[in-house]
Amino acid sequence: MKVRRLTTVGAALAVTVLIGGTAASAVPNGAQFRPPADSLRALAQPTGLRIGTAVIPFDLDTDGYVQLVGDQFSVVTPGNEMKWQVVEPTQGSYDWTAADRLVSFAQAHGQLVRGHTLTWHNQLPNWLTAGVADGSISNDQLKSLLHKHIVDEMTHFKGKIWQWDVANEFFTDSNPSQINPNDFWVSHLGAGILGDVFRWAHAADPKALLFYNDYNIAGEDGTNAKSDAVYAWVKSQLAAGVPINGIGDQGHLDTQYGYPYSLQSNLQRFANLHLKVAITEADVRTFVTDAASQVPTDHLAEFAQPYEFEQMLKACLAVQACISFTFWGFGDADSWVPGFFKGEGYATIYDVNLNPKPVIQVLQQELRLAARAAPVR
Ligand code: 9MR
Repeated sequence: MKVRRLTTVGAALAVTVLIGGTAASAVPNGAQFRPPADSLRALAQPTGLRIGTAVIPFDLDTDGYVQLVGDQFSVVTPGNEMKWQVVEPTQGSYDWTAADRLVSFAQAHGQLVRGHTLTWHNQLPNWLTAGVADGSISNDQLKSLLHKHIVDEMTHFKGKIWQWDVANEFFTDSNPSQINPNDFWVSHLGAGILGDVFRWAHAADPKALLFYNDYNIAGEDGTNAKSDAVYAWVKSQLAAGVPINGIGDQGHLDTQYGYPYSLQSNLQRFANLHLKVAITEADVRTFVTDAASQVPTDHLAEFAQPYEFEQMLKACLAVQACISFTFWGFGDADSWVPGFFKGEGYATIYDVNLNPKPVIQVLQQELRLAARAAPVR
C-alpha cells in the first residue's frame, strides 16, 4: 500500500465502592472512571469529540501502557483482535477472548469501541483463502461464509460496539479511482457485495454506526481522485437505501507530502450527505535515523509532525459530524510505520519509551481552544 500521503499521567484511579454498607474494591465502571483533567479525552469532552487509539500492541497487562490507554482515550479500536483471522482461526470455532477483554476494559473505563474490521482483503483466515484458491469453496459458499461471519461477529458484540468498520479499503489508488476489480471480495462476488455487507450488518445490530473506512479519501493523495470515487459511490449507495452511517478517513499522513488542506472540506462533503465522519487511524510519519530510536533526520520534521496532527484534529473539530479522532497506536515503538515504510517512523504521539512528544502539548492546546469554539457534537 502506498500511502501518500501529554503530559502528566495521573495516578491510577483506585476506586472503592460501597456495596451493602461494606467497602469493596472493584473494577471501576464507566460512570466512575475519572480521567486526568489534562488528558486528551477530558480536554475533548466539552466538544463531544471522542479521542481514540488503536490498542497496538494488544497489551492490557503492562501498567504504564494500560494507564495511558485508559487515561488518554475515550474510544478504543482493537488493532487486530476483531479481524476474521483472529476470531475464527479454525473454521467454525470462534475465539473472542482478546476482543471480549478489550470490550470489558472499555466499559470499565467509560470508553466506547470502534469495531475493526468486518470485510477486508487482508488478515483473512488461511482456511478461507486456501479454500477459495483450491476451489473447495465456491463463490456462493464464499458469500454465505461472509454473511455468517458478519452476523456471528456482530451478534456476539451486539449493543457493545459504537462504530463498526463494515468494509475497509476497497478503492484503487489510481486516478481516476474505482472499486478495485482485483480485490479479493470484488473479484469473487462482484462490487454489489459492498451493499450486501452493509445490509447484513444493519440487520445484525441496527444500533451500531456502520462505516466505510479507507486511506487517502480526504485528499491525502494530492488529486482527490480516491475521495471523489468514494463520494460518488456512497452517494449512490445512500440513494439506493444501503444503510451506511459513516465514512472513516484513516488519516495516515507523511510530512514529505505536506498537509492535505482539502481534508476538512472532504470530511464536510461526506457530512453533507447526512453521514457521520471520523478520523480512524491517525499517524504522521517522517524519515528517521533508525527504527530503534526514531529520531527525525530533518529537525524541521519535529515541527511538521505536530503541525500536521494539529491540522487534522482541527479539521475534525470543525466538522460537527466528525465524532471521533483515533490514533493508530500511541507509541513509536509499537507503530506499524517502520515495518512498512522503509526509513520512516516518529509517526505517533509518544516516543519509543512512551514519553510524551511535543505534539501532545499542541493537541492539548487545540482541544482547549476547541472547547470554546468548536461545534458540539
Ligand atoms: O496495525 C495493524 C498491524 O498490526 C497488522 O500487522 C496490519 C496487517 O495488515 O494491519 C494493521 O492495521 C491496518 C488496519 O487494519 C487497516 N488500515 C491500515 C492499518 C496499518 O497497516
